[in-house]
Amino acid sequence: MRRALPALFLFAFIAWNAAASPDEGTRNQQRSSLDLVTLANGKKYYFYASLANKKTWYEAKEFCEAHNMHLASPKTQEEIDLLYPAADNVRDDFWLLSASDAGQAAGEFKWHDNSSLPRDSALWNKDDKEPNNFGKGHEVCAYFHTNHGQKLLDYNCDFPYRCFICQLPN
Ligand SMILES: [Ca+2]
Repeated sequence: MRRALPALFLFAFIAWNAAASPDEGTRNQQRSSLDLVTLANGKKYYFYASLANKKTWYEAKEFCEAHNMHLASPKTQEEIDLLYPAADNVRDDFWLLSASDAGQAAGEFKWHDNSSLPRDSALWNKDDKEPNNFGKGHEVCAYFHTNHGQKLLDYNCDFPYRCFICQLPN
């Protein structure tokens, strides 16, 4: 009987593993369970929109990273032009992106991969003299608003936003 115990445990372990593997598979596919949208540039995005669970830029960044993504980095006007109607289709609102001066000197904007977004970039909304909220004692983050021109704006990273966009790494 004693000799049978290890075999019994082994059997139980195998049975447990077999039962556990479908769950494991579900966990591995969690990022796709977020209902990603593929845009014409071939990149995949997740559009987060919640009235009840607003997130600061820091929390939004964590959310994307927890799902093996990063906050969206539309580095060209063409990419902003793709994201803008897709976001508007979800909700007319502010949509947070990855660029921020968090951890850098005020107004030194970087995308998620540390590449620079210069303050004189044509991606900013120059009609509103954006970016215009940096250097006031808080870190600032880039977003666009779906009724405010297909250009970038900056505002406090710790503002609670309803919407943000995650992007699946290439
Ligand atoms: Ca601003």
